Amino acid sequence: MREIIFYTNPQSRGRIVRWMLEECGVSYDTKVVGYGPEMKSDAYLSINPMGKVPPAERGLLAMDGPKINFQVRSSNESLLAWYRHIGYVQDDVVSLGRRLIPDA
Ligand SMILES: N[C@@H](CCC(=O)N[C@@H](CS)C(=O)NCC(=O)O)C(=O)O
Repeated sequence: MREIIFYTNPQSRGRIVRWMLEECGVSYDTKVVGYGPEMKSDAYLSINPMGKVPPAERGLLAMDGPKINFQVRSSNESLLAWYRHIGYVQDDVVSLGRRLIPDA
């Protein structure tokens, strides 16, 4: 198996990523993901939590991106539980922000 796995569906915008992969001259394996239940399955959601193709995670890997970081409100326990379920862990960092508009 090659390092890059290109998850796509022939009727998706995945062709744009395929074009990029071809232009870069990298070798990759293609996995076709079906719309509907397969794209929303736990197995595929662990690859792309958005349940869409093409997954950004693989695109980032193709560009040597080593990690994904994002913020979730600590009060959103169900979402945090979901991300932990699919392998995300809480980093030991302090996130700072300053509101420019009032919080809704
Ligand atoms: N902004 C996303 C859009 C991805 C997207 O909407 N993909 C569509 C196919 S072109 C998809 O997977 N739809 C399935 C669904 O929403 O269930 C990206 O560029 O990766």
